[in-house]
Amino acid sequence: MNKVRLGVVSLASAVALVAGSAVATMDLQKQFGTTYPGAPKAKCSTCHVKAMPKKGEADLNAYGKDLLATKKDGKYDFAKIEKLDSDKDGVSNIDEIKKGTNPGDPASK
Ligand SMILES: [Ca+2]
Repeated sequence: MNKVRLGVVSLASAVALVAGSAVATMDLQKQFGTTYPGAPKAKCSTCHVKAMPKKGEADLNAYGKDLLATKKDGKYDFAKIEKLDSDKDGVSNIDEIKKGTNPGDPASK
């Protein structure tokens, strides 16, 4: 009985973890929108390598990694990395965000 219950709890935790990370991403997209109300909306590919990442494909691009590094007490500090050029294409993150190009993709500037 205990083993079954432990298995169910583990499964529930795993589901919560996966759902939690997807929710965090959507939450971040919302935060991006409130931080940059005049800028084009963030896409999955703003922070992730894949345009539509599925489970296990959520690798972060250079901008996503820089943004993750600002995480403190569960919050992200967008302003902290605005002046950086995460993808090293010669255009600052904030300029790319305003233009709607991808701050994490050197092919987009
Ligand atoms: Ca750039």
